[in-house]
Amino acid sequence: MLLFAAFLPVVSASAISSLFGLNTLAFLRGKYIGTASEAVNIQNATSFGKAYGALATSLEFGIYTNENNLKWEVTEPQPGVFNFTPAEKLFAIAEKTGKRMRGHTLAWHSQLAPWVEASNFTADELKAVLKRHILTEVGHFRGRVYAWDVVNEAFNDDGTFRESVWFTTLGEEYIELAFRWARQADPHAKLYINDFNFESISPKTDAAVALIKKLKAKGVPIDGVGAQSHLIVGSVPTDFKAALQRFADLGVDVALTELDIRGDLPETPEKLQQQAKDFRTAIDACLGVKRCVGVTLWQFTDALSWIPGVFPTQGFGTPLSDKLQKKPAYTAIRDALLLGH
Ligand code: 9MR
Repeated sequence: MLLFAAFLPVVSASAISSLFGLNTLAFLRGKYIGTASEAVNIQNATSFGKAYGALATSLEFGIYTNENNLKWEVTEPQPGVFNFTPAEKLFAIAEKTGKRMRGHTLAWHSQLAPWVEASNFTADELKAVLKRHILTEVGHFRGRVYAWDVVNEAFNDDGTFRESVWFTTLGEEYIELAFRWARQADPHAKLYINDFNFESISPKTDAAVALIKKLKAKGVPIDGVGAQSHLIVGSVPTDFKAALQRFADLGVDVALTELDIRGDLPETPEKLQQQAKDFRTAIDACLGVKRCVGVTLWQFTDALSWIPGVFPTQGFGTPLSDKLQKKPAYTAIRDALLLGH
């Protein structure tokens, strides 16, 4: 749809986007653009921190996700001892700057407080632990979260369930329970299942589709599917849109919840061009699916991306350089929003 084509001869695309920001362009398409971040990134007195903070709070983004501060190891480090102070700081910035929040995440195997696995809980005990965690965390933020990633990374790539402490102790039922408790604690938040490699048709997404059908048939309150979208330059799935549409056809929203597209170092102009095409493919996939509500970047600058820490031979996965310069990927996102699909 050439929504803005009429303006382009008189106002350049870059002028439009620097004036209005990516999220405003997305809003005009019925979507959002968000970012993962934390208050410590945004309220940082260095010159980089100030420039980062200005961008993070600008119209580029309409929704935040706490990158780490709503994870179990932070929010319930000891049994029944809750700490929402670090997460609250990002909520405060969001509320001051008119942004929404996604909540990440409740039932996950990683960044779990060590006591959860070390205690060798019985099924009944572990159920009580999960229930208290979800009711307390979701209840604390009741009314302030647009969507929660209730269950994160539940599947292996072959479509079997991941052998997390939740699955091995409680079986598949933990998923249904987590969604029901989340709904009880905040009836208005959208409740998502979230995972990586949800961006193509595969044994993993076949299994997710089957699970969602089953959950919906049982009346379990599941509202959305998050495709994390940690992708690789040159390898973005060609059936990305089809995979999103297949989820949407189940009667749920979909979202790209953690988009970044990493490449093998060194960064070259050719790789950045390919990355731009790949970002455009990702944004177009969301634009092409009516029930895709929006896209969250997993940080927006290479300076704060998780990628080099985990993949030392890869990097440059975000749309802004480590000096906050707009890369071709930024332009590609903008063009997709202005002209795409
Ligand atoms: O970006 C997060 C990084 O700072 C943490 O060290 C890491 C620990 O697992 O988690 C990263 O975020 C992950 C997200 O919570 C779930 N999907 C994968 C993300 C990248 O690892």
